[in-house]
Amino acid sequence: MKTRRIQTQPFTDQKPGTSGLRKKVSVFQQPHYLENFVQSIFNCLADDARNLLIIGGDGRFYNREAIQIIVKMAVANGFKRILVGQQGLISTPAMSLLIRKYKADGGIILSASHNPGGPEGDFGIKFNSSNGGPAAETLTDAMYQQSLTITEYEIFEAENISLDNFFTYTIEDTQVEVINSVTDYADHLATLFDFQIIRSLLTSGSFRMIFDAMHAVTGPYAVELLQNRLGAEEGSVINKIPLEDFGGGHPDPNMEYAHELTESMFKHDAPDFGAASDGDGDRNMILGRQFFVTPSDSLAIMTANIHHIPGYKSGACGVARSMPTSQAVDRVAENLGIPCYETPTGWKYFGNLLDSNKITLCGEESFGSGSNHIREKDGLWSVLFWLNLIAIRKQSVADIVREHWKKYGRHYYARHDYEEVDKSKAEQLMSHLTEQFDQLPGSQFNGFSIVSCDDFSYTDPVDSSISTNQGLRILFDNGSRIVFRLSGTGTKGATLRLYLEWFEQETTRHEEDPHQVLAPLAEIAEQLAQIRQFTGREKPSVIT
Ligand code: VG1
Ligand code: CO
Repeated sequence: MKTRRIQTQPFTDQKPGTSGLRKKVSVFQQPHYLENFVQSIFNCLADDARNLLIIGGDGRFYNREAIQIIVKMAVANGFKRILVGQQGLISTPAMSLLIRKYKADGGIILSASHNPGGPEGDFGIKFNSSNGGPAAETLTDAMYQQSLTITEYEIFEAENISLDNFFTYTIEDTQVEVINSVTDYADHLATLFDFQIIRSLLTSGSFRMIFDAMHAVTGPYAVELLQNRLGAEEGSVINKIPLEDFGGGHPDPNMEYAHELTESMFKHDAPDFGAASDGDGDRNMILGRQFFVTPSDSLAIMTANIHHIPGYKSGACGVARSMPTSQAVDRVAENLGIPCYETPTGWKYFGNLLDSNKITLCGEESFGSGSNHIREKDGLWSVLFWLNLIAIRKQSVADIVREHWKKYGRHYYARHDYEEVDKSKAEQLMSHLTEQFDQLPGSQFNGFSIVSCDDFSYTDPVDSSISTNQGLRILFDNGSRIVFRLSGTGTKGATLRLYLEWFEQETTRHEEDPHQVLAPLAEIAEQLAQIRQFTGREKPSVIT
């Protein structure tokens, strides 16, 4: 057995997007495709960063094959030790934790997150650095540059390892260990939350909950935490077995795709609490009985209540949200007198703020929230945060949210996605809109006036790196906003995202239908961007 150097040619499309490289499975199955990208990652690491690599994925189709290839390449590339998740499974938040806990040089996560899986579905690969967080933009750019000039990769000729048993293999000079990440993860969350009080709530007999793992990676973690450790009734975790095609579903925790959970939660005798997570376990949706919590509100409420949670007793030093996320958390931060940062979309932009202790909490409108406990968003962490809060405040989800609105006002919010539209048409739409930006400030629409519009760019306050073209913002004088962005996680055509936010201070107007409240903004968006004409679509593919 020996290391082989394989001659290869570059692929021109290996530019990582918002969260790693995502393509159709069939693209990854092309000869050398995965290998080229993995070698490009290794080529960007310092020579002395080869002590420990962690590899795992969300269990989707091609996960096991990819892991075998990456293990052999990591051996050939001189890693001393490799940890691999049992059955190839490691959720994104668990990976972040393991990298930090075992001081790894990095981790490779095989996931396309919330995108569907299976032979016809999507696959993805992302690299997390030694801080546990997604590779910074400078590093993903460097990987892309490597992928454009690559001429060979190294792979060790060896038998496949068994991913199903805990075992340590010695391959050449490398130790390869199959590990269980569930215990480490659950142990860590136990240091942050009051498990005793959550346990009393879940075993009281008067509180019922459902967690929908959507046949994705969180099943084993959720069973351990919610049922084994916290006493939720057997059966509280549904769709708990990870499947290669997620049972044919779309592992995205929103009311459209988590429909089994949503139906149960909107029945008249619904449980008190419902939650779901995505393919790789970093997203979360929180539901009360017949009640949906927007992710933007969830972040604001967590910030306002953080002192109730044992792991965060001294409060938050600062918070951050991605630009399209509603400004609900800004109001809380202002009230608490702490800084609130506005970053581009994608968790990698929170990394420096977390590492330099500028923020404690951060979140995105796309069903993501997390804290400085790791460097990724964390689905089950968010669920435990809410359960801990409910147990302490002894109020329903809806009451907690309504009280919050009463104090801070309500940010009505929605995101309209136009999926798989023609890429050049979507780009034309964006330039058509940008061209109007000089004229728009001051103009009136349905009684509101535009105060400013821009193409969002961000200067990182820690390393001063600049990220441009991060979305088009149109801001109104009453605090409302319209934002347009093109997604960086799709695998076919372009996905146009339209984000609508309307602020309402008046408590008597907090119980309205968000769709109706936001309709005038949607009309303005259509008027300015000519969405129907450019996309050829009468309505969005999904509204969340
Ligand atoms: C989407 C979301 C973004 C999130 C990203 C990765 O990106 O909008 O907020 O960080 O997915 O999440 P985009 O570029 O398609 O809008 V996940 O759960 O896929 O790791
Ligand atoms: Co995800």
